[in-house]
Amino acid sequence: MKMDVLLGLQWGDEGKGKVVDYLAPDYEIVARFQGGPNAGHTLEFDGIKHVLHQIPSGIFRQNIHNIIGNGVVLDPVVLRKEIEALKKFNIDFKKNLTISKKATIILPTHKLLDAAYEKSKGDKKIGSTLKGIGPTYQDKIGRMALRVGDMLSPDFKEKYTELVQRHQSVLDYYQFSLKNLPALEADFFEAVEFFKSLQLVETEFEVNAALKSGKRVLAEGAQGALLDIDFGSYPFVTSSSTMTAGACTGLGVPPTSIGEVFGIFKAYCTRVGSGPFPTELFDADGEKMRKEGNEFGSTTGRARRCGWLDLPALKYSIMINGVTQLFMMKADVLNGFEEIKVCTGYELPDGTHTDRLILTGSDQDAKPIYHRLKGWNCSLQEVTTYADFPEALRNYVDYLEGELEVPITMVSVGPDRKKTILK
Ligand code: 2SA
Ligand code: MG
Repeated sequence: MKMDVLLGLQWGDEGKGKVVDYLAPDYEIVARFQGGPNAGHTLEFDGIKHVLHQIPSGIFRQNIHNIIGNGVVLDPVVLRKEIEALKKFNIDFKKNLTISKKATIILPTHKLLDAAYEKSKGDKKIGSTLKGIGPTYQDKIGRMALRVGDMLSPDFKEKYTELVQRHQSVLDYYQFSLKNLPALEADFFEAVEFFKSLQLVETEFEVNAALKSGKRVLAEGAQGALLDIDFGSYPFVTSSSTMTAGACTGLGVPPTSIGEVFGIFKAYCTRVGSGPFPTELFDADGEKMRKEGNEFGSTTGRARRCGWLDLPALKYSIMINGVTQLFMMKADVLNGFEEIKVCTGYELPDGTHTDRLILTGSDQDAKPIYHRLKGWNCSLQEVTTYADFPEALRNYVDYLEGELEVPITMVSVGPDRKKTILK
């Protein structure tokens, strides 16, 4: 059996949580492979809204096993809180969740370092979620980090102290106050004890054995392709590999075992944090998208920047990820627009045009060139099948499919599980 991968194709918040939850009944395992508590995957069903940060979105389905893979950076304090917040759902975490011993641990000082680095960057700050993601991946790549498996070792405390001392010298350099550290450490060590009661294993064996025995596995991406450490709008990116290849390294699954790649995108575009965003709107249209789409960060509450769909960006994400099916989310947010614009290329400062993605350096002032389409300008409240779609919405879908050369197999017209229309 091959592993399917689900990814955001923009800057995150495409609605991945909803799609994983929707697809979950077709799978026996849902696995996270990168990122950490910076993610905010929102699920809505039976009138309940729930945001997951580190726990895979299959957790609400009893027959699904959930895996946190080696590519993830985990904050024990946040994980404990998440598990406690889910108590009312009677989930058996010992049975339904396993965590890779090779996943990296976020220490309290990683969060302080995240804040110190951001502060030192002034107006060039990344707009990090301040969850300690960057500094933790830095230590992982620097071969200094602590991993989940280390928690089980008798010298964990010594290893911890050694790493924290290094962090303290950096924090001293930035003259960053450590007065909160003792309180954070107390929470951390309590959470470490709690962690030991969970299933900590070598998840790469688990995933590969599952595939071999014919089980269906879905890899759940966090953030989005344009935040990828290599291919995103560097340096305004997150610190992990958010792409299909990241699902291989973040779970220990060979590239030859990848099946479908589901690319999730919004009918428009949003970004939270700093960095280039050529189609960003600063006018009433952008405000309307923010309001209608409730575009506020589900982890930090920050207002998201909004703009029109960017085809060169989507084509790029599709190319580097090998997307086989597209899911378009939040079409209903555009209900009140008489006209819809789609960026097809950019005009550069020297007057020339390009249809390649431009996101770096001096090209940031690339001006989008728009294709205009008629909006459907009506409610989608009553829509239950694709045939119910207003003609203008069908035209929008057809136009995008033609441009992107990948089928759009699903369109979401509202946050609830039921508002998911298959084409
Ligand atoms: P970090 O914290 O080091 O990963 O931040 C680096 C950049 O990555 C962006 N980033 C995100 N963008 C969208 N959604 C994310 N998850 C949360 C959500 C974010 C929130 O679902 O809404 O609540 O604010 C996410 N995580 C990281 C971040 O904005 C930086 O630009
Ligand atoms: Mg999100």
